[in-house]
Amino acid sequence: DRAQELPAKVSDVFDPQRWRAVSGFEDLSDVTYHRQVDRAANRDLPTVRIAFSRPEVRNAFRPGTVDELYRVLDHARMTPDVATVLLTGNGPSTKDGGHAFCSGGDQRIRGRDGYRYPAENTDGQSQETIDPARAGRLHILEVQRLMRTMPKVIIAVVNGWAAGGGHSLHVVADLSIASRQHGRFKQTDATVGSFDAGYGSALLARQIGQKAAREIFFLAREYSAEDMYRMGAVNEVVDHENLEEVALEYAADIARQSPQAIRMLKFAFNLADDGLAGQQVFAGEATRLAYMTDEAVEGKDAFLEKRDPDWSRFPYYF
Ligand code: S0N
Repeated sequence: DRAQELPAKVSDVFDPQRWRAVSGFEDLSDVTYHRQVDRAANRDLPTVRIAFSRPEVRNAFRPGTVDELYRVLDHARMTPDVATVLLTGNGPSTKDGGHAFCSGGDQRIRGRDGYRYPAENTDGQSQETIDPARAGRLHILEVQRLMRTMPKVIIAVVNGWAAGGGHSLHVVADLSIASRQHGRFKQTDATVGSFDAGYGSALLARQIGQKAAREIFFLAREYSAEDMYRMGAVNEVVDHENLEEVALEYAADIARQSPQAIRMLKFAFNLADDGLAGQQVFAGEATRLAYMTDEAVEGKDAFLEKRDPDWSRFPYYF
């Protein structure tokens, strides 16, 4: 039984007893994707774990990593009995023992003319190929938008360095839990000539205030998990060995709430900051709820029965 097979231990805080590899994703190379299981009861639980898996480069993402991340997040979005996504990093590095959540864009493949896709993503000819369809496309931003609009709670489980674009992903996540011993935060965008002028900076300022966010970006200093907790940028600082256990306790509490209420709350929290796009997401969910009312059914039935709708049963006020 595949569901009973123990997955490989992909990080120092990963407990293989709690997880199964999600089937259909055996081809992933840069991220791992697991579903929480209750092995004794032989059933799935409502949390998935998505992890960057390039510990030798502090879990930097190359274009193929971002493609995989988008794919697994979208799968989690579409899986009806998944309530929570833990986003984290595998490791530590076998080279030097360094821990990382994610160190952002892989600087070795950043070119003036676009991002170089590794051979396995293109025609297998060259490590230097630039796919014209993808050149000039900063598609980590598509991941950020998916994280923002998917109706699941995303918890950044910051097991090590969150730097550059990795820092921004923790900002975009709904909640953040950080390792006391290894959680480190640094916004290096300006150091390497990049700038997340969207959620990474502006949303951070909404979260922790303008002065603190500007300090983080302008000075590019290193901050501990405790520093970030004091600023209100992380929800909890946890001893490293308990990191995923605490994240799963958060997920269990989330799973005890009404899925509809969690969805509406996430979209409501986003609405003002996301402008009309945020209103669209919130309103889409409101429309879906309205379709479940007798009033909306009357409108649809009247159209199909080629008659005028009868709204007399539905008041204009409560
Ligand atoms: C994370 C840091 C602080 C860790 O320092 P530490 O522990 O001293 O480790 P190192 O010895 O520096 O690193 C170990 C090995 O890992 C490699 N490495 C680390 N980070 C990267 C990286 N991002 N890319 C490629 N390689 C990386 C090191 O080179 C070293 O390898 P070896 O052992 O072979 O020497 C420290 O490592 C650090 O500062 N890293 C760089 C962080 C960084 O600047 N990231 C990029 C920032 N910019 C972005 O992320 C772009 C943002 C983004 O994605 C985006 C956002 C909005 C719009 C567009 C974009 C976009 O550009 O797509």
